[in-house]
Amino acid sequence: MLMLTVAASSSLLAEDGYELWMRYRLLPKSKRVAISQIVCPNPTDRHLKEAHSELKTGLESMLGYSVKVGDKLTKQDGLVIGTALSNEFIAGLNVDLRPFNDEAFVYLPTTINGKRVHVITGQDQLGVLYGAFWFLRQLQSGKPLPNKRYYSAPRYKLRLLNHWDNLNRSVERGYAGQSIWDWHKLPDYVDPRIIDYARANASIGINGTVLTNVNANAMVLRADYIQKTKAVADTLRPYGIKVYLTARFSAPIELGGLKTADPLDPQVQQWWKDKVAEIYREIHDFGGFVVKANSEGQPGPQNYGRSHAEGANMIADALALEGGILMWRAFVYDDKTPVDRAAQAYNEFKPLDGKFRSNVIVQVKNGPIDFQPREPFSPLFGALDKTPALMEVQVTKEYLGFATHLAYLGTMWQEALASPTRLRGKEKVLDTLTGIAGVSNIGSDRNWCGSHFDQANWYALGRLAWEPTLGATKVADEWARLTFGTAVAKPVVSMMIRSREAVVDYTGPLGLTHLMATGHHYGPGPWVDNLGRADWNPVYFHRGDRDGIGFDRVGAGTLKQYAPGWREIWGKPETAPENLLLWFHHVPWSYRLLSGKTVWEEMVARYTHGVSEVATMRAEWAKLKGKIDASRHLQISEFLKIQEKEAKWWRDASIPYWQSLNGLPLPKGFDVPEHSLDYYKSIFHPYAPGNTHTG
Ligand code: BDP
Repeated sequence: MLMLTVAASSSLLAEDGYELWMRYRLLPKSKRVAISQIVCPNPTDRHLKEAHSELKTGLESMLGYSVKVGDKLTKQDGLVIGTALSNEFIAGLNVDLRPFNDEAFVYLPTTINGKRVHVITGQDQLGVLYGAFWFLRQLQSGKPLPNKRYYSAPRYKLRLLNHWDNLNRSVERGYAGQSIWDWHKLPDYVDPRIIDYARANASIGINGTVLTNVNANAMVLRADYIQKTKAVADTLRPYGIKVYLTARFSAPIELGGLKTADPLDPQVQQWWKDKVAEIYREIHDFGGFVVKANSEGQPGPQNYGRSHAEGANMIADALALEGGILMWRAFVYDDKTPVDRAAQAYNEFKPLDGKFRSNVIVQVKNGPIDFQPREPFSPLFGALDKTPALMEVQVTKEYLGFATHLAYLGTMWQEALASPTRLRGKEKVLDTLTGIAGVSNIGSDRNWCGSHFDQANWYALGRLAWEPTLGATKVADEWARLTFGTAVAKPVVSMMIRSREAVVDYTGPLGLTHLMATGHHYGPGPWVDNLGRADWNPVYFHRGDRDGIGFDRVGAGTLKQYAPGWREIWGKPETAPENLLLWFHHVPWSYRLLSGKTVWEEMVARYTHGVSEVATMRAEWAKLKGKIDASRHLQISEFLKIQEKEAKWWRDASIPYWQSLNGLPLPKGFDVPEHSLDYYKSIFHPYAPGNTHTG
């Protein structure tokens, strides 16, 4: 469990980030509420046990005195928690919970004999646990408690983490150490850290976790691994978190010894039914599977001439018998298909709409290509009328600077979630979803995420999956208050809000995309043109040459996948927003933008601005010295220094590369890149982290 420091003014003691946003520091006197007892008549019930123990620890730490747990309101300044069924006092209040779903919570302040009594309730005990975390968050962040009834209900049923963790504990695209699942020691030893992981997730409303990599290893379905998964599931269950696994489509061959994995083969179908039944015998509330099929070398139904729907339905039928769901990824593309890579997911899945079983959910990345720093939303959102969709975002920052760069992703996800599916239409992308899944950035590092600021992205995933209209700024403000204290929240939020745009500027302005180095994806590689597949090469994406730059997605037909309205706006360079210009259009280098600058001049200006934004963030952070504990302050300062160096690397490598194509001089007033293009091309990082498809 977390080590709680109860000492006064402990905020400046060295902190290592382990406590995440649940630091529960002593509150200033003016913010302390009077609570001398927690009333919880069934303190051993699942969820209520976790709720009251979190409240007790959190309140004692924040209020500075001990708080009793009892089953009756004796002194009248208490906090009463539970459901109407489990708590007489709450039953007597007759709170009408019918309008809320079973994960919702209600906070009800009442006054008895002139003293305030706080009530946290819900239809289900899980709602009470969510309410407990909300209550603690409210106090911790220095916000007043509401004076009247307040309730909150999650917008989506599925609020998930997707770990890309391998069975050998390496983490694909992981920058925070090893996997937190210690498969080798499981099931006999479960690291207590998993309980803190569960607390952290429950505190932000995450209710499911996929333990393994989408590039799946069939072995996780072997009987002994099911026991290991069961041990994790048992540990997470009290916090309302279900466990899911990735299923390798060819598992019937690899594990079952069958000759085929053809979804229409009765033996294959039976194998999946038996396997699923075996899992549910051990884990009665197992969530289901995620499948990456026929993508980047993964096996799938198309190996047997079957469609994604035929493949998905076969596994979904097995899961349906037990109440499980199947999340089938839409991240598919093939360089043998002579179509823009960005168009392929839609082409593949739109015709299958209506052909999936009801327990299949199509999992769609937020953008049509691949988690790039900026893309438009995927045209599949709003296009699947009969199939539920899950938005997949990448919390780990594969394309936004790994663990060292400050890039708050709340703004990026908000941009996708809040996009109207039809221009000026009422429906937004967020209205078309059943849930949100985030590719985890969690690992064995003491601070969980590899950097303190990356914790904010985990936090934002949970908060936006609970309430996608909350707003990235509000989420950042909550997180900053909880993590660094209310006094510094304002400047911290201001850095966070600008951070993602800075990364866009120094890696690929004006809608450029997919320009990173090969394999590990660390650093710039816009010149790369020699990979085995055309649609992996940066030159495929930017299409730069002597005359111009950008991908003509009008000519390619991709734009047609979007609703009318968007087609018109995005269809012409003059009306396309400049931040997506080169995503949709190929324009001459001399094309003039609103600023009066040419595309080339604007690109140089933006690369340069990206670097200077990081310098500004560094300066702003430096001013917070002494206001944040020295240990976290120092690490962040050093990471920002790395970020500035690497932002400059991106700028200084990209500019001479573009010049090698366009032959244009550097616009006046801009610094000449530090080294030659050849120098940047020769940079070689064989051991950059996160690059693993094995295990
Ligand atoms: C890409 C990653 C790769 C993943 C793939 C996916 O580079 O490691 O396997 O996404 O989402 O961005 O399947």
